[in-house]
Amino acid sequence: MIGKIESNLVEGLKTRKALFFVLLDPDSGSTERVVESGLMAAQHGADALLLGGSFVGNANFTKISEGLRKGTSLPIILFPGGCSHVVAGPDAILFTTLLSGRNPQYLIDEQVKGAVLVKSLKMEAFPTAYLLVESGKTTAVEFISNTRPLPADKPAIAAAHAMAAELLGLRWVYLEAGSGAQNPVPADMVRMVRASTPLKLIVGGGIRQPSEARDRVLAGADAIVIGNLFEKENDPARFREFADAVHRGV
Ligand code: 1GP
Repeated sequence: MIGKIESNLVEGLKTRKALFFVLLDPDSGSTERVVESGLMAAQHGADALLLGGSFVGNANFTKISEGLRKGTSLPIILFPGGCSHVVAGPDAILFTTLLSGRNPQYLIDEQVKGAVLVKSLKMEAFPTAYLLVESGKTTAVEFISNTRPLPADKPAIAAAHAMAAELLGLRWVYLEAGSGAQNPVPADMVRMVRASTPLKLIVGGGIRQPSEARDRVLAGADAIVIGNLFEKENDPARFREFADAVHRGV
């Protein structure tokens, strides 16, 4: 069942070309610093704050969510690397299956363990196919998940995975190059996945320029995720530039 947060975000697509998601990595600094960065993103154009990552040592999600909640009403969405990251605090979760991989642990095992927690916390879940795409060098998620990414020059293979996600009843596809990726997911791949399914399409990993975000929005992305960059270039003008590129496709 589609929850309130998901339907509000989808509603937001009526007035903007795509949604701007900012990923906060709990390992990137102190809790205070992560909260401060999230609140700046919230003030300067983000539509939702994602919290987490594939390889998180400091799973301080509850404290960070509490800090964010005091300063913003934006949705705080958990982006877990596994079931151990499911804790109270965030409003919702990208309930992902690593569909591009063939490792049963990340296809279904973590989900079975996490499902009980998600339900008991009454956390809204976005059923999401997570598709990892080859991006020039080994990313943390590739290493940790022990899965092979999809070839970046074979968009038809990514599209076939997205079609499978649709037929399995998932609602979101996350085309992921991996945090800090050398190369973002190619716009051609975004275009082909877009043409293959009406599912909501998130694109992230290695996007460092507003023009790269814009090209992927114009290729059909419904949401763009930026993480790493804002850990280094954390200022209102930078958030605004990306928000404009994502919201207006300019
Ligand atoms: C990673 O797609 C996100 O899961 C964001 O990637 O940190 O490279 O922006 P970056």
